[in-house]
Amino acid sequence: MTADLATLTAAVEAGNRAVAAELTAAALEDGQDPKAILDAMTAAMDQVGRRFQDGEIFVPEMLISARAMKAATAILEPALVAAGVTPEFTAVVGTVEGDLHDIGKNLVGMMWKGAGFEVVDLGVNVPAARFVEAARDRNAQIVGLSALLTTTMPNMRAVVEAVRAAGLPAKVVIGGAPTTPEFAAQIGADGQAADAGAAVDLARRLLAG
Ligand code: B12
Repeated sequence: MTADLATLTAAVEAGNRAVAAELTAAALEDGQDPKAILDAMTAAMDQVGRRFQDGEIFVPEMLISARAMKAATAILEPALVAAGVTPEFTAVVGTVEGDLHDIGKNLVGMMWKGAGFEVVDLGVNVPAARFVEAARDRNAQIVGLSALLTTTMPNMRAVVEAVRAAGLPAKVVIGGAPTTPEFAAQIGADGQAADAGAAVDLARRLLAG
């Protein structure tokens, strides 16, 4: 199979899991840049979001595309995660309470692993207390919160407050399509990143200083 990235975008958008996975494997075999492969998939999800917003497709279609993206990112993960790096920092990552979106959060986790962090992934719908418990137990230097819904963004504030109230030294960073650096500042978070690549830069910057 030819590893054409435009075809990969189309396969993810159409929710064609098998083709998306095959094309990802083929693109890796061809020696294509894992970041470019990831960008092709993200472009598909952007398009899916637009079509959902415009009422052209509904939740089931969105879910089918998400599954295709998950299958493809599972194949991409080993390439994104650089081999043989000893974890220097520990990061806790999760999607906040009430929110079930996890593709972006998973990508951030993968990229942080790739940057050499040990990553503790708490999954989705994570209450504030659970973030605090994990950050404390694992001596995390960084806590990453994801939210994709405007209705669950306020739950990020609860986590920031709980982490601070527990006296933990961890930096708290946020992300997810509706978040902004201004919102991060408002809720007392240490930063916000717009994509998984920027999440690596942000974490490195905060942990260096
Ligand atoms: C796939 C999807 C779903 C899937 C999720 C499957 C899954 N396992 O994740 C399903 C079908 C389950 C779903 C459900 C719903 N969804 Co939805 N969904 C999407 C969609 C199309 C794509 C999201 C995605 O995966 N994007 C791709 C990833 C790679 O991007 P990302 O998540 O933004 O992550 C990147 C950055 O934001 C950042 N980032 C993310 N997290 C973090 C964390 C940290 C720490 C950092 C630093 C960075 C960071 O880095 C990531 C990688 O680059 C979006 C539209 C969109 N374009 O965002 C709608 C969207 C988010 N959904 C929406 C809605 C309304 C819903 C539902 C309420 C629909 C319904 N009526 O039931 C439910 C809510 C369920 C719930 N309680 O969470 C709306 C939200 C509107 C709003 N303003 O609140 C959107 C925007 C669609 C739209 N345009 O209307 N959804």
